[in-house]
Amino acid sequence: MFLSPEYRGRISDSLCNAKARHFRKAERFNRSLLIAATLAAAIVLQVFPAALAQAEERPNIVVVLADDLGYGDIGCYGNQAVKTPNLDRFARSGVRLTNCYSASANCSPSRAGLMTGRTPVRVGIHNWIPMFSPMHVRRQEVTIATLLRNAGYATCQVGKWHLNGMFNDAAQPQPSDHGFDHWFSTQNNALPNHVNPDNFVRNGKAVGLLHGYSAGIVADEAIRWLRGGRKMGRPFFLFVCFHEPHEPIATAPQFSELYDYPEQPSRAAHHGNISQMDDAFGRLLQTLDDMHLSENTFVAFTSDNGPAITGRHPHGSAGPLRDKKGSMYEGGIRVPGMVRWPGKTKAGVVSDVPVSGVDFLPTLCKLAGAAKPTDRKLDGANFLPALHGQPILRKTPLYWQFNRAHGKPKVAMRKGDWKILATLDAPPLKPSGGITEEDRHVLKTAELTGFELYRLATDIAEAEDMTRAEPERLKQMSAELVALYHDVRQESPLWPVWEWPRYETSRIIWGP
Ligand SMILES: [Ca+2]
Repeated sequence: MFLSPEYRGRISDSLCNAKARHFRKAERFNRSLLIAATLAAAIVLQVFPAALAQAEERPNIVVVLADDLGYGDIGCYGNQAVKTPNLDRFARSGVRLTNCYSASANCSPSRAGLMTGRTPVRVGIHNWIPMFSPMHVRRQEVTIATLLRNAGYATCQVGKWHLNGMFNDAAQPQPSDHGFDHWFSTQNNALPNHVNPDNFVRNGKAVGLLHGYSAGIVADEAIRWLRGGRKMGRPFFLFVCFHEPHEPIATAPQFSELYDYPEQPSRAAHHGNISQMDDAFGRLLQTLDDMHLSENTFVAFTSDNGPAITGRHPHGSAGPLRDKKGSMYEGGIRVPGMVRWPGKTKAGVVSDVPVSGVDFLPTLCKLAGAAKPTDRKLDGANFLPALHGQPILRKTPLYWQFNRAHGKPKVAMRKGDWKILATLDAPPLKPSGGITEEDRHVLKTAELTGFELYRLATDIAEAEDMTRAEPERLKQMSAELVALYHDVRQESPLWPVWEWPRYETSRIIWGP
């Protein structure tokens, strides 16, 4: 495995060196290709100077998404144990958001919110999407990738997709139908785990068994696309969706060995799994530098939900936040969020302005000069002001709904420093990937009850419920939350009843 500079010298692995030699050979070849491509581009641009002007004006865009990476899981967010030198350096070079949220507390809904700028229940993504499920982001939804592709961007998605159940099947839209020129993706997790996965599909063709670890495989594909796979002479949008550190994890020894926990192999595997992703992220950034692309590239890094903290690897951290993945409390939805846009963002800025996954679509449209859809409700807003510490003008408050959230609250809304949560006046749904008649009924009929109110600015841990102390605020915010909930409930499509066959469960191989 070729390593980012931060990890070189820490690892003495002859296999590593052999692979590095192989990579350097490939690198020389790629450089020749790059020179040829640059010459070709120069000829094209002499003929079409307008194309150059347009390509220079608009930034390239790279969005990197981790899977189940919690608010407290990396060095620059206060973790003292997990080694993330590339992410930490990235944070120092740009803006670190301390109030960055995912669009949901769970994988598929969160990704649907990010891709469409709409709160996931509006889009009909009510749960994580198992293989073969009828649930999917429908064709009539408009994604960031479609908008950017239509605006002249070259587009690529690598890694976890998780926006349909019938993956690589014409029955449902695939990444290409949602705007990606090039895709190299898995339906959900890398299977049987992160090492030697066999479930990647490239542009509709199953790739078969791959050797290596998922983060490295995903980064390699992104790098190949950057170097020669994309349509040159256009700005690009690259969406990198790492599988790490979502279960089932597998960690290369060079990363688990960074941790001295001889009695706790699962802790070394978990922390090393995050370093494995950090290394892949570092190689991606290094490629942008090597290709002299960093100056005109907007790079954002975030996570799709809070830490999973599973029985096998209970080592994820939400830092000071309450609860974890799957919860409407902050631990489920507040995540790392960092942005670097040289010349536009200052290095080392920390912004506490709240930003959410649903804000990506309006923000990227702004960057690309693309018009936002006007025929549907968008929940997100352009987050560029937050990068300068300025407030975001929102038509719709930050809103989350996850009917299968663990714990009591299923719905939440944040306005300024205040967050209100509510539960549903319906029996809790049994944990399942399936779709039941009860699900369908609850989604269209349940009302909100059991409100909780927290002042996040002074109570980040959501420890003190202020409903009694703030009756006027509770009245005003609960009315607004109910209205928004009804609006989303009315729009949300339902799916047919479907029994989860647990196919993916049978494919998993568990490691340490
Ligand atoms: Ca996730």
